[in-house]
Amino acid sequence: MTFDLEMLRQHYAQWTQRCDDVRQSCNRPLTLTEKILLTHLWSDSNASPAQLRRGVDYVDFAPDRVAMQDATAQMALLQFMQAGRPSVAVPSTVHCDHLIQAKAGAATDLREAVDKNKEVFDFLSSVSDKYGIGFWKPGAGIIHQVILENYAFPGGLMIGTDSHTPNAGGLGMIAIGVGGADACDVMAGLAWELKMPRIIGVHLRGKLSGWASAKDVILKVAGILTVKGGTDAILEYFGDGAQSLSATGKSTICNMGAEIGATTSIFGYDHRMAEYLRGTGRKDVATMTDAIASHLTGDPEVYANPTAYFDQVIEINLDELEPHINGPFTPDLAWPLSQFAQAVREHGWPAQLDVGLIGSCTNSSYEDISRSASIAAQAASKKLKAQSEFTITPGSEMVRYTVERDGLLKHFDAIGGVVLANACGPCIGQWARHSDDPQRKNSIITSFNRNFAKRNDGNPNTHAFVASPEIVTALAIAGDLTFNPMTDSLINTEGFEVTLDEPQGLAFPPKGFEVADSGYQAPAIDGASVKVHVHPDSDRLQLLDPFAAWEGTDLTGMPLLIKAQGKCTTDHISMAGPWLKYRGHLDNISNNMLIGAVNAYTGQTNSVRNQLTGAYGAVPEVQRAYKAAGLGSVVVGDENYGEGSSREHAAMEPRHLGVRVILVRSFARIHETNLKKQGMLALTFANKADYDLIQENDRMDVLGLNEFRPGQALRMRLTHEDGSAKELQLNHSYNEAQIAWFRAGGALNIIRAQAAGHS
Ligand code: MIC
Ligand code: SF4
Repeated sequence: MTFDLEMLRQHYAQWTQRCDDVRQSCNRPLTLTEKILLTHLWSDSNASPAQLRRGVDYVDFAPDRVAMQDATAQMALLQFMQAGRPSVAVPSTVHCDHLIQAKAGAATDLREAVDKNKEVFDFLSSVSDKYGIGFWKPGAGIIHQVILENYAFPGGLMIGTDSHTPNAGGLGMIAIGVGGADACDVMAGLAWELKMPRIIGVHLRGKLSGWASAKDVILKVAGILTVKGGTDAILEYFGDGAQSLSATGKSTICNMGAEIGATTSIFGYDHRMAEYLRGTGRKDVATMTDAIASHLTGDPEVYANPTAYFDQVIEINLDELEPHINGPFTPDLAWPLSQFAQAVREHGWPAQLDVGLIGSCTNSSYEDISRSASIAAQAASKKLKAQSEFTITPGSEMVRYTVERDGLLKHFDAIGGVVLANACGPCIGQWARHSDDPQRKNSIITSFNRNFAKRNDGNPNTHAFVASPEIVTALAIAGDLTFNPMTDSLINTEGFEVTLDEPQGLAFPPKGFEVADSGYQAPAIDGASVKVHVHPDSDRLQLLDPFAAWEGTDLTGMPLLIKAQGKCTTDHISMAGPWLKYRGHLDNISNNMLIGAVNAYTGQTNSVRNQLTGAYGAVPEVQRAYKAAGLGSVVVGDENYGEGSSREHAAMEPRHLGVRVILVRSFARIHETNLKKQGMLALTFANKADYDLIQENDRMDVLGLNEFRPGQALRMRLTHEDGSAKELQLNHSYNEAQIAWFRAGGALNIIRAQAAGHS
């Protein structure tokens, strides 16, 4: 799909030499991560590869591509429209996948989504047309699978406005999730900045067998590193076990690396990647990569002595890896299958399984579907039916068309499975789930990435667990969370006891992939005359007004808006599901700001004390009252604040409603950058215990802003209701450029001013 082979030829022609230059400058063997990052340094940057400090220095890079999905592209492109460029500076694509609601099945759901979201899809299609962006229509598939099939290439650097962009690491590409403002910069021809990541080596030895699959590798890694263990790090997988995994299996692992906060994950080039490139119609790319294969992976000395080159090394033996089930409510609560049934009983989680869901961007390949279909087929022949509701989401139209042609979908149908549109659907709360009683505690199991409370169906009583598609299929057939397909039997419709054999599958369709209409729309050759319409009365789309610049003084007298307790993900800050429809309308979507965060003083959600009246009200409402009174405010949060999605709405909403400071124990990477980009103050407690000092009716001053400098702490004066005061030290990670964003009121104001200067 208009993949620029010539660009790739040039890229590879210089690749070996560039790697040699970097190796010489560093004077040591290189990891793959270093090869890719350091050969993509921005041309004007005078960073010396040898001196870059991992986990410390911000570095400017030049990505090869930008990918955007419909829910985040709206804001990214609304910002890009202000950058004053006639077209995008690097190849870019938009993918319509998040706005399709799952309800009755693929065909009706897609028709309904196209109808309901017409205004937004028309907007995205016309902006893409105008600015030279490839457009993948609704139904074409989920962004990450479509990128893997068409655009990912070994040794490339890509950014994408979705946290699961790292999926392309399965084809040896460094692919990083970012907010829309970062994408806007790169499309506008500017450098892209990233803190030089630490590098964690994951040594995989052995080979998967039986019920274990690639998903279990990342479920186990999530258990080891937890949801914040990968922050500011890239995971580089290597070893014979890595090479034994199919390219889509590798992608599954990289994809879900987002759940440990990793900047991204990557595998070195090998024959399984070549196989995937050839199998998806990219023989030319495979021939080019084969020619420089040894340079598209880490140096052998690194893998022979990993502790000398990686910041941390994790060892996993695939021969011994058990299937895992993670959850509920967090993706890092990892249970080996053999211990899961007991955990269910001990914790009193509902053992009855209501729904099993397979697919999503993580697990929607031909291999995943064929392995799951093999279980469904056996079940049918052994006279079993799925006891739970069971849904299947193919990752792309190419996968769907091919699995249907090969007769795999009928196996799901035979046991009661329902095929949904090639889209995110239930994974992002786009799920019209029919439940008999929403008050009832219930369990679902998915092969998706995330299982935060309320994510899939908006119901806090739903216990969501994450497992491989094979395990999900087996458990949906059993209708019971405590079923272990490796050891337990089931009673079939004729009353006989039967067991399930191990899944069997193929990485590639024996007759090759096929698709009738991939759903791609190329942009206009000259977009100058293309008109982009945003109706002034629209409740879905709103042009952006610039945020105000910093007033030049310390910020004083700010009330506390909310002190959030415990997990506060981007889903808690800016919920998806029903709110996805306002992703292009900042004022409307701001009405969901922090409505999922737990108030540390009351344990309730969406209820905070309005310091002006003393009454409790909804968070957005109270904040709007502060804004009307001309008062900035402060949000206080716990560890890993902003975990999860790349959605910059979680940063833009507080900015729009007048919150000035987000003060937390620690941040997730993408969210921290998003806050900085929008001109917010993203600060951390120098002393984490100071979180406990913040009282409900405090007023707060942030002091030292006139001397705001990299590496120099700021101060906060807390004034309690009784008039007593305390001073705290606040840390930050702003560099000079980011401080300039704060002063200008947001990075976009700087680009806007530059664009105006050029015109
Ligand atoms: C997700 O999986 O949480 C999403 C929905 O894909 C998000 C993007 C979004 O919020 O639009 C992500 O992962 O970045
Ligand atoms: Fe879509 Fe879910 Fe993947 Fe996010 S994790 S891109 S919502 S399928």
